Amino acid sequence: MSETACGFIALIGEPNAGKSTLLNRMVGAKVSIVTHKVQTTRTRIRGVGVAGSAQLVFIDTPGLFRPRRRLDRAMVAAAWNGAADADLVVLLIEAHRGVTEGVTAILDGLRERAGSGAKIALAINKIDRVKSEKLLALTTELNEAFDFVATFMISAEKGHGVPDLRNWLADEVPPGPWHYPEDQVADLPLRKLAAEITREKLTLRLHQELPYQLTVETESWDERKDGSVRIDQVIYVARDGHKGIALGPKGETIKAVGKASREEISAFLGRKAHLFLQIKVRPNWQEEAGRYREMGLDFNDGN
Ligand SMILES: Nc1nc2c(ncn2[C@@H]2O[C@H](COP(=O)(O)OP(=O)(O)OP(=O)(O)O)[C@@H](O)[C@H]2O)c(=O)[nH]1
Ligand SMILES: [Mg+2]
Repeated sequence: MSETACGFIALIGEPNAGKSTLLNRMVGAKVSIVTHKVQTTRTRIRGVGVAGSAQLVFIDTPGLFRPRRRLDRAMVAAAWNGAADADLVVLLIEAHRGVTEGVTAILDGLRERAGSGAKIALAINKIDRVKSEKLLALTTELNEAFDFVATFMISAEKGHGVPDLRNWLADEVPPGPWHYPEDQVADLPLRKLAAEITREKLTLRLHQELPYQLTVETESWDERKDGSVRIDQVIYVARDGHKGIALGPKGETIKAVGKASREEISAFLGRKAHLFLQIKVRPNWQEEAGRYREMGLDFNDGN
């Protein structure tokens, strides 16, 4: 058997760049939630993939943007810390958006942090949305702006270019023992993953600002004798009015969210789940250290 290799690979980029989609594809399972809205991922999420004798530990990170609120600041700090801890960093750029102001700010941030030792590769994502001429021009522009060790053109959603990126990463990670058991795909506790799934369903259903104003926590997880599991979750919202919106007319919204979440949790666990959702109004949840701890964020990073 060939010598094993193992390395940490941080996926960074603007909100919505497709980092979580790429993580899930690399891992072959949905371990990080995905929505069409920006700022879906709130903390670092590890997913584990295997390529030949190499174990690739991917770190999905929150998007990098100019933070305003405490929660934003803690998210952005978590993303940069993810990059600092990695052997390799893959910067995802959206092909159809090109070099935005946000991308320029990220390149500046990478330059400031140069010397952390990580190699930085570029992945131009969503190539399914643009013509190839545009891609070549964008590749040139980005490589003139920053010294990437390699450039990949991918569609995280459709899978194009992903095997090339995976093979390259497998060659680049340092030799060494695997960090996780062979069959492990994530290191997120199940109760957290279950809370994330509910947050995804809420984000998909609720409009505008509301998804950013709520958080979901799993309060209890009871294994039942019949092999099923009972999960109780709390949705914290910031205002009374938000509670009504999250409930929906005659409770329809929360009911649909609960159903969609329960089905996905059951599928992931491979057994029956009973999910109970409760909405609590907590005007200050974004200023409560306990909420950050549950999310896996450092409250003080939000200072
Ligand atoms: N057309 C197209 N859409 C994609 C591709 N990859 C991701 N998307 C879509 O882009 C949106 C954002 O994807 P995410 O994976 O949640 O993006 P993210 O970078 O994790 O976003 P944040 O967690 O908010 O920072 C979703 O609607 C995805 O389906 C792609 O290759 N092509
Ligand atoms: Mg994400």
